[in-house]
Amino acid sequence: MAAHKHYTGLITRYRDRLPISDDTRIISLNEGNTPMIKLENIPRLIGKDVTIYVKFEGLNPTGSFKDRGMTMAVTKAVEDGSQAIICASTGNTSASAAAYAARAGIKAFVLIPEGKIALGKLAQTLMYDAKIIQIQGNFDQGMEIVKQIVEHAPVTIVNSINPFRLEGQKTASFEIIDDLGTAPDYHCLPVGNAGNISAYWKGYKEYSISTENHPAVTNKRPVMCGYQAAGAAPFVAGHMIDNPETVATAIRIGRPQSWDFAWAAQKESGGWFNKFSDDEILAAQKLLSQHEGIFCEPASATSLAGALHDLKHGNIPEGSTIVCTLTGNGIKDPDIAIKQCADAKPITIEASLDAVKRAILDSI
Ligand code: AN7
Repeated sequence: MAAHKHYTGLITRYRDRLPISDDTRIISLNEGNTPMIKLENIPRLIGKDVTIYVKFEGLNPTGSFKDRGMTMAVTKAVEDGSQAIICASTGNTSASAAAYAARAGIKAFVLIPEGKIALGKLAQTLMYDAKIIQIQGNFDQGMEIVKQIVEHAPVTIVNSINPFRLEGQKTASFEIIDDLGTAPDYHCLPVGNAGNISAYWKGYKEYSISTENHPAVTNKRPVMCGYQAAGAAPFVAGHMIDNPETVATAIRIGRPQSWDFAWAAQKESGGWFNKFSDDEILAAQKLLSQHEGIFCEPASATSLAGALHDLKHGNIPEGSTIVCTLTGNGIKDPDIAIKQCADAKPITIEASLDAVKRAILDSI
């Protein structure tokens, strides 16, 4: 019988481009290998001749792109003998850290801003059995504490200042090039702590270099477009900010840790940063759900909001191929989704054929 081959995660797939040795125990949940979905209706609706793919990272094991970095960070922490990991988080990092710690059989501590993380992320993190520490402050304050705590407690930081996080996350660029056969013209991303845009740029650069087992496919690199929420846009301001605010709680960050890396990505790629209001972000989230059947969380929709804006204003020309990363799954934030659809409330009727028939005929 032929050997049954199944996908076992991004470390196995891209081992020759990651700092992993043959006897490393790999902590994986089969993350990565996420779909590139070509938008079929939105380009027509906006009247533009353009090819837009979304890379749906919400289909990772814990529902966000964080799993790419976490498989690497936790694998290396365990290799190093660590018994506990810690992160500050706006929600997705905490869910991912908690899951990979459970998988590895070690402890996870997560610092989250009280009352400011989406319900699904809280539920996941509880189920994966992390020790949740809510702070009366925001992500940036939590991050400062986490950076200091490692001097005082035997814990490994798994925020994206841990270089193995970016190593794992860079594989998303590898997958895109493997799928398209080349890099896109433009790559659009939401930017919070700026780890992801830095990792993608690293991946695009590295994939244009051959390894022993893996010849370079292309030399092409995309223009990197980093989009922020208007109330949390330090890259647009040009300086760190205090008291960031946005409905997209995942990117409610004022003091990005990968500040220099992200500026390098922008400059080297000839890209730019821009910011969008909460209303524009939510409109993009709704548009994508309504017209493509793809449900991402609010922060993720910032990438599409930006791409549509830059197409409209001619910053991205027609004829381009664009990839928008959808960083997280819409199911993570049910409160915002239900609020957005307040005028499309379910109707309640009696349980009879006649009543259901009337309800259908009334709305056709
Ligand atoms: C859905 O979980 O920072 O620019 O602590 O969850 O790499 O920070 C989340 C970030 C975009 C921004 N989209 O990515 C955390 C956290 C979603 C996110 C970002 C986040 P970075």
